[in-house]
Amino acid sequence: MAFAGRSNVGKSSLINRLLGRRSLAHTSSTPGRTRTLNFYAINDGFLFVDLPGYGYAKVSRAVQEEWWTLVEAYLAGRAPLCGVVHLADARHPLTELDLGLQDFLASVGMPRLHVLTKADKVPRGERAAVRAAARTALRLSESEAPLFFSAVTGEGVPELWRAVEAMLGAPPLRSAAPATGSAPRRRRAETGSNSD
Ligand SMILES: Nc1nc2c(ncn2[C@@H]2O[C@H](COP(=O)(O)OP(=O)(O)OP(=O)(O)O)[C@@H](O)[C@H]2O)c(=O)[nH]1
Ligand SMILES: [Mg+2]
Repeated sequence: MAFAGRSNVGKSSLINRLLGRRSLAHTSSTPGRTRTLNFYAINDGFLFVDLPGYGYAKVSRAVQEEWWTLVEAYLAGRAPLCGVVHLADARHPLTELDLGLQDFLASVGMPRLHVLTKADKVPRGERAAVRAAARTALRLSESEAPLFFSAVTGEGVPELWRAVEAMLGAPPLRSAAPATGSAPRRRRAETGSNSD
C-alpha cells in the first residue's frame, strides 16, 4: 500500500500514527523531507510505501519532474501494489497536482483511498463542506468520500485501518500491532538515502 500526496501533507506522520510509532517514518516541518521511496514491512505480511511528496515550490522544476517520474514509474509498474492512499490537506483546496495524481491513478486502474489530513485544524462545523469540496474536485462518489485523519489526535485511525485492510485483503492488523512485540521495521530506501 503506497501513500501519496503533496509535500508536507502529513504522509510520514500518518504512517507513524497508523503503526503506533513515533518516528519510524521521518517527519519534518520542512517540506520535501521524504525524497525517496521508503518501505516499511509490516510483520512480513505487506509493505507500506512512503512516497516523496510533490509540489514543493522551493524545489527546482527539474527535481520535481524527477520525483514525479520516479513516483509514476513506481505506481504504474508495481504489480504487487494493492492500492494508494491519496492524502490532501483538509485546510487547503486541492491543487492541479492532486488532480493530476488522481487522473493518473484512475488511468492505470489503481484502487485508491482518499484522506484529508490535519483534521485537528478543521472545526467540526466546517467538515461537511470541506469533504464535499474534495469529493467534487476529485469526482468521487459518496461511498468514496475522503476520510478525515489527524496524526495529532488519532482521529480516523480505525476507519483508515479498516479501509486499508479491506484493500489489502489482509487479516485484521490488530494481530500485527507493535504491542505484539514484532514491530514493523524500516527497510532500506530503494533509491538513495533520506535527506538527513
Ligand atoms: N496539526 C497537525 N499537523 C500535522 C499532522 N500531520 C502532520 N503534521 C505536521 O505537518 C508537517 C509535515 O508532516 P510530514 O508527516 O513530515 O509530511 P510529509 O507529507 O511526509 O512531508 P514530505 O516528506 O516533505 O513530503 C509536520 O510539521 C507535522 O508535524 C496532523 O494530523 N495535524
Ligand atoms: Mg515525509
